[in-house]
Amino acid sequence: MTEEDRPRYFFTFNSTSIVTIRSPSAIIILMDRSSYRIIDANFNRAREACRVIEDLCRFALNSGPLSARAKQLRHELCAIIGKLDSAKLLSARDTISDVGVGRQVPGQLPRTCVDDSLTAACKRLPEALRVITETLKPDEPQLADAVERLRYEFYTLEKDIMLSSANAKFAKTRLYIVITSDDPLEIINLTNRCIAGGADCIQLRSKNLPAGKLFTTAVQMCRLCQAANVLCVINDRADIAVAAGADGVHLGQDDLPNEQARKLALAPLLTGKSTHSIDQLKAAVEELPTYVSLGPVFPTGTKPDAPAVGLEYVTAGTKFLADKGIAHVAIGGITVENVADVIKAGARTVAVCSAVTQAADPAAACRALKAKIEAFLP
Ligand code: 3NM
Repeated sequence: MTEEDRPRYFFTFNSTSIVTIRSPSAIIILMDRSSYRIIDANFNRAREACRVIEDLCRFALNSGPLSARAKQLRHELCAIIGKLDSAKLLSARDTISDVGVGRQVPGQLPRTCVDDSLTAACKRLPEALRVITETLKPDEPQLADAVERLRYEFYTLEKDIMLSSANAKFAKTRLYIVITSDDPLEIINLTNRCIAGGADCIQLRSKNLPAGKLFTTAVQMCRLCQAANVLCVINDRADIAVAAGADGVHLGQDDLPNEQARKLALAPLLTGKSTHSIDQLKAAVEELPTYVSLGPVFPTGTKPDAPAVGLEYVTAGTKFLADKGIAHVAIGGITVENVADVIKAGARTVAVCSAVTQAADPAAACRALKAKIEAFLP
């Protein structure tokens, strides 16, 4: 058959959205079958994407809450589509004659790691939901609205998942040094020494430097850290953290809430939150920070007004966090002598201030701490 001989088909849409195909010899009403076929394909696509997201949140990000939200969304979608005639959906399926099977286009996202799969699934899900909405709109407007609501719900979930996955760079942190000082020269000197000693993350905790000086010091410190692939966090001041290009901000109980701090961010911002009790920890987890601090584990002159919470809080806190997808640091009075107890109590990341910053050789103090931590946690 030549191109000229092929029958011509015309698609028309009437006022009730019935799609017909007019061939030269017949009018075939296709609305049911094609709509059901589109919904069936996109329901499968959406459910599969949702399951990928659910499992990656569960097994890769270790986040029970994010995984539960994806599961909930999948169930809600199943409930909505369950209101349609399932026999019609299934009988409309025609994979063998699907003209799109196996079609590849240039520029498709390659899958080089789990993050790529997560990103692809996060894009595929709302696309499929959008197609379902558009297809349902003419005949099932209420169901279309319900699927539309799910799509918007997912956009928030996607953002939370992407923030949580950006948090993965904190996950490798074992030794976290807090530089408590108001002296820019001392801060930069200590930053260099802590980097040399193998610190994974360094926090600038300066309570009395005026904002301008704090900013220029933070910029210098961030440059040094970033050149050495060490994370750099600013205490209390989300504005300074963002302006200086730090990786994160550490927020106390009386500081800006995590969500507000993140609103200032120009790029994913790691956020830490101090906690001193299980109640504070439960509340902090709701804010979805990257990590929480658990402390002070032992009495400490660096934060003299905070009563020690003991190793019990490290154990209870890390157990509570196990399925939350939120990291932790144990902090307060930790030294090379007691760090093994802190790790044995359940900590995977340890934050230290005076045992390093007041040591005669801060780089050597970092090395000794890191070696002890890594003896337990390679
Ligand atoms: N925050 P050092 S304890 C800055 O429990 C800080 O939230 C704590 O310093 C908390 O290692 C603490 O000198 C002091 O004890 C950490």
